[in-house]
Amino acid sequence: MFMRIDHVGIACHDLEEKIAFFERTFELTVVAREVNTEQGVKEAMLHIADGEGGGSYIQLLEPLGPDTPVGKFLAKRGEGVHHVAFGVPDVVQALEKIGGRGVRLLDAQPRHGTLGSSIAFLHPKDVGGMLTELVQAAERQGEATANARNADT
Ligand code: V0V
Ligand code: CO
Repeated sequence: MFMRIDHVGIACHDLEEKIAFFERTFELTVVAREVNTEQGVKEAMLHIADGEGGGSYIQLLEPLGPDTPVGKFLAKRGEGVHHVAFGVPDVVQALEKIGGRGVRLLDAQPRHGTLGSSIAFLHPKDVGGMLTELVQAAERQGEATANARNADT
């Protein structure tokens, strides 16, 4: 079901400061920045490597306000790992399977994620205390045709 770890989400108070730290310390590069009002975050993706069906990243998250998922997390626990996101080929199908196995879905339908992805969250209490995100990456340019070619051979 899982193709890769898509990203590890890290909650922080100051996005710009954390980006500078990750760039300077680990030589990572920011490949996307987005304000996602639905999720209540301002975030940046730092590229680690490319994997099957998409890349893997560190996602730095600054809350847009105190009454948001990341805002509440920071108030309760402070800065640190907020969620782990797994790459799946089909998020709707994955939700159906996982929901059927008794895990509470925080999103019945996929929502808009960074880099044009479709995302959905699973309740941390049902996954050993780990807030879990499923990510179906946006199709990369040329990938559909490459896949079609591979299927022919
Ligand atoms: C809360 N809990 C966590 C947690 N947040 N446990 C592990 N990791 C976390 N991040 C625990 C919390 O300590 C409570 O346990 C319990 O879950 C219920 O938490 P709560 O404080 O009562 O409830 P809320 O209102 O804080 O809600 C928590 C949930 C919420 C997880 C339901 O944050 C949520 O719906 N998150 C999904 C959306 C999201 O996180 N968006 C931001 C990332 P105790 O203390 O009672 O034992 S956006 C993103 O990743 C994007 C856009 C992307 O990747 O593209
Ligand atoms: Co995320």
